[in-house]
Amino acid sequence: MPFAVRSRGQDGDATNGRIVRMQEPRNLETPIDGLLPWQTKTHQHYVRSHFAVPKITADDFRLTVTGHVERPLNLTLADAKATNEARRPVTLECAGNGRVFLAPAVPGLQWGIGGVGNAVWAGVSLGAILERAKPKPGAVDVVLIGADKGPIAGPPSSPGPIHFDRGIPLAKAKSDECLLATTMNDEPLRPAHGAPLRAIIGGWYGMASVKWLTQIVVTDRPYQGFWQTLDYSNWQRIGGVPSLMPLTEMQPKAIILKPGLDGVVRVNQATDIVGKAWAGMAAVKSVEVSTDAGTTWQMVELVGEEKPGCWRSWRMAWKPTKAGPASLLARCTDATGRTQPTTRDADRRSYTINHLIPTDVTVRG
Ligand SMILES: Nc1nc2c(c(=O)[nH]1)N[C@H]1C(S)=C(S)[C@@H](COP(=O)(O)O)O[C@H]1N2
Ligand SMILES: [Mo]
Repeated sequence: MPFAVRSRGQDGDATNGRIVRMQEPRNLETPIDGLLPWQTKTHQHYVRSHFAVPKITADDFRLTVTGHVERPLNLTLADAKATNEARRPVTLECAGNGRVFLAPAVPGLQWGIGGVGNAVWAGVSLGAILERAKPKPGAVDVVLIGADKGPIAGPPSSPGPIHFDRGIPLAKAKSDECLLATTMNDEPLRPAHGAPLRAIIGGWYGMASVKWLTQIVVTDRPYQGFWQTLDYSNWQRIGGVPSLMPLTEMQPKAIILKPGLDGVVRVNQATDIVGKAWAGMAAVKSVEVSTDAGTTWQMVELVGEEKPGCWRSWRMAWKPTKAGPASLLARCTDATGRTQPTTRDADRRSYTINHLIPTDVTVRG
């Protein structure tokens, strides 16, 4: 084979300038240019898939809702769509975004800063679908199951071939920020993004937003599936004792887009530092930038739209006064008081990468 990387995936979509992190299953990262607009263009949005895109035609598609419910459902796409509509912009970030910056290196896709995007998703309210099925008293988790399937060789390995799935607490599933999307940026959902129907779980890392959704199972006890125990989990100290917990809410994070990594700026010339910041469902309260590797910090200006569950664009004017290398840092603090840690915490395993990572640039004389 002359070329290891081709532009098109089996899903038929071109790379469109996205960085190929894996050809098949398709895993694509958004480059800096694609991260600049507040609303990410569909053809520039990152793609994270663990298995090949499953073949589902709109005709044979069914969404079943079973388990701890009074009225199990078996819905065609038209049936599913005949539920309360929902539409909202949502920032999705892959829990492994930024992994390439970890030292020592850890296994997994080596995302730079672009495993994140903010698109407008529309379809039906997940809460309204659940209301139709009427969860029984004592319902705990809502397990969203994708049609894609395969064995995970590990370690740790899966118990044979398994679907991609994710359980979320009933209260979260009923919230306004959770929907089942049939469109992305007001166009029919593309195969890579979960057509014909996918979950969008606002405020949480991307793994909860199950694509190619065909089954929902309501449980009467906490769900302990592969994708929230052996994978997509971290250690949390409960009374000092480490306990493995599923990843949930996105942690506050700011990224610098311009000047980019290895960017060049001119001494005594005004330049703009621009970026994005997000904090799950919490509002971004402030972003500070340091141009001297963390010695001094300055507030940036938050610009553009502020919507719950969405990232915020920001900008800061900078006039470097000294030629040579400069190390830029950005730090997001949210309205609940959470901020970014300075150093990496090994309990996070290979996920939730929001400690301060310098963007090294050169100031030319
Ligand atoms: N069925 C299914 N859903 C899935 C995945 C998957 O592999 N299979 N990947 C998850 C992960 S880890 C992320 S970050 C998001 C990415 O959504 P996107 O590809 O539309 O950007 O989808 C989630 N939903
Ligand atoms: Mo992810």
